[in-house]
Amino acid sequence: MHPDLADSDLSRPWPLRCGDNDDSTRNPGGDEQVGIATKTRAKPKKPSQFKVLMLNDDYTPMEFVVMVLKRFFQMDLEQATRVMLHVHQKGVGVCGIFPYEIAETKVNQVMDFARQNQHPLQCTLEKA
Ligand code: TYC
Repeated sequence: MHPDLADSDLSRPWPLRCGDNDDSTRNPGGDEQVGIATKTRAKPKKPSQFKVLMLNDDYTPMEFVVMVLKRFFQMDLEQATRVMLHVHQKGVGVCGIFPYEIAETKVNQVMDFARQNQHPLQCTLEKA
């Protein structure tokens, strides 16, 4: 489940509608009554951000990591080299900070690309 929904009033399953109280046109002639939740959040939460982290390993070539950072994180050669060397030396580094869905997509793209090229490169998410 999306982490923003995990502890939320809005995480209930169907049926749930926001801000629509007009039931009169639905369920025509039907006798079963379906409750329609109409709770609207007074103060909308801004979507939480997630760090995409790259992990070091002993086998993935440095050039491949640089290629990944350029391709999926829009870094130039200099930035990508700096981040790759940071990960190589410290063990972990931040590739970028994104809303959950985007961060998750980036992790999957990196992991798929690494797998296709038979490199053990690992990438993960962490709440920012
Ligand atoms: N440590 C790897 C090597 O020496 C390079 C590397 C850097 C691998 C960053 C993964 O996320 C990584 N070839």
